[in-house]
Amino acid sequence: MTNREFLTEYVSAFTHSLVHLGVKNAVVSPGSRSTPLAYACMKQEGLKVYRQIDERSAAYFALGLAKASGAPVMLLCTSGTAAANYFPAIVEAYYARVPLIVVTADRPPELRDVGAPQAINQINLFGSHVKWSVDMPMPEQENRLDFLGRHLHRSVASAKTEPKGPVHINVPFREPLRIDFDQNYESHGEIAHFEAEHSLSSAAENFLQEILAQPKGLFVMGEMTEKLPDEFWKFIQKLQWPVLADPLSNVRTNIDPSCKELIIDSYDALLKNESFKEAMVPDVVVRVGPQPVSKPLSLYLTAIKPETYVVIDESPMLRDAQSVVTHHIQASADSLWRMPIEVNPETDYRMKWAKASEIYWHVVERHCNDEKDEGVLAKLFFDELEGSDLVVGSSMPIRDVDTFFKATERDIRIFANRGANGIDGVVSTAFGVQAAGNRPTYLFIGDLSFLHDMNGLIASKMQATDLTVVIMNNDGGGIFSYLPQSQEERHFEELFGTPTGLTFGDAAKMYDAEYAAVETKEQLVEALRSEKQKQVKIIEVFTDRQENVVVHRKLWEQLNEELLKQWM
Ligand SMILES: Cc1ncc(C[n+]2csc(CCOP(=O)(O)OP(=O)(O)O)c2C)c(N)n1
Repeated sequence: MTNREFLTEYVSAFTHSLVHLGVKNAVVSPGSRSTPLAYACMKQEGLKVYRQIDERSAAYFALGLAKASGAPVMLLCTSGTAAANYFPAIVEAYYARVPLIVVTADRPPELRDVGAPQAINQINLFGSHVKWSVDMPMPEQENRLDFLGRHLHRSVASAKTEPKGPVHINVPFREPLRIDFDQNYESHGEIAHFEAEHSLSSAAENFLQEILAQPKGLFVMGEMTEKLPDEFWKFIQKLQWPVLADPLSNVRTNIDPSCKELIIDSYDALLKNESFKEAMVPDVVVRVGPQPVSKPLSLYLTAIKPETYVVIDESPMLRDAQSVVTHHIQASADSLWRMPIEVNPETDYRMKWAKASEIYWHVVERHCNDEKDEGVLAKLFFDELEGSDLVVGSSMPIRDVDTFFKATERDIRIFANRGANGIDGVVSTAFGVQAAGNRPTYLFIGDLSFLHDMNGLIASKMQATDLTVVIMNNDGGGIFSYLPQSQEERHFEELFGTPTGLTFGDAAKMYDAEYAAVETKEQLVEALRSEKQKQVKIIEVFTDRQENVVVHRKLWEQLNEELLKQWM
């Protein structure tokens, strides 16, 4: 075989195996050392190739795509700092449990550690933030394709096994790097793979039967990226407990109408009220998914330390930062929905939650009529959504979703990067989510987070998309005004507020996006409803950091008053 023939065979076997193992999408960045695999990706049937120039954005794009599609996504880049730029998204994928197959091309062994250009130490580059890392054998005259296939099998199986996550495959190539596009590849047989499933053990099932029959129980739903099956809605209907639904749980949207009363979307606000907290102490708490976004909920559960606090999680890692969980059941959420349970009677406890929630939303409606701050504008925006995906930035946007996104039957999926809570890569994540869902997608983001990944907009020049970006421009980090640092005037603006004075009309022009500047509620609705003309629409909403804090506090005061009048 010529060099070109065995190189072609190697990379063809590589992409063929990945597709066989369920990888349908690849995100490729330009570079020389990755040439053979980049060509193989383009040639590979069943693999869709997305492109992004900036590797940091590429990795976040892949993260969004993998999260929203539920399937592992391949990343490919050249050697050197290109690979290092993948790191932030790999960290997020590791903690958020998103399967990524990270492939970095490398120099051959003789060009490592000898001062060759674009050569860095890529072995175990991502350290403890990947589930497995392997340095592949070189393509050679007598390719060990069986060996290659086994490593790829292990990579994808590791990425897909709970807790899901990223794996790293480093592939050295020696020049020349061109392959033969006309050379056919015949698979020599792939490994048949059956995935593991964590079902409930009978001991866990017996324990849960007893627990779930209690009348004063709280069911907490953290982030669930997959669509909930009908069994879930049937399960909570029988359970008759209040379901505290995190905005990322998929339980605040697409809700089954018969379960409306059970879904509590206002707990973040209600659990700021002392009398409410005192009156509503549960006997038992059961949680599925990670800890919700809500800090008041976290503080509440820490303070009351429930006698029985059960977490159902397939991973051996218990997500319990406050050390309050008492039971860890290692099983899939699906196995819980499938478990037969008795129908519980409607309880006073659940009705009280529902009543308080109703009061909360009345207060919010009144508040939104009277005010025009960031939260109110956010609520207006959420009410306009239908048949779309929503990607939410860290900082205040995710908190605004927690406070103002009312449970709805409308078809919306909500995503955010909560694995490591970064403000980076959010624009790219949104493009990735859009690519997976292939429907109108909205990004709700602060001005600093937008600036952080403005490069992500390059995606709109590389492939078809449909994204509307709503930027809350409060000229800096609005969240810091809610934190104790804001009590100290010295250096607050320099160190935390960090205003830039930048606005995004010119950036929109540069990326050929539509643009609307918004200052009022009417303008926002008009901008959202106007027919979209381009791949990307940017709606820049101007708000004031100080006003946002004052108006938010007013809302909590109004809620306290109404709870006192109508609920206690
Ligand atoms: C990569 C990264 N850098 C820094 C932070 C710390 N941080 C948290 S929120 C925030 C400010 C974000 O500002 P903006 O996106 O405008 O949103 P706002 O606070 O105004 O809602 C910063 C810098 C972070 N979470 N991630």
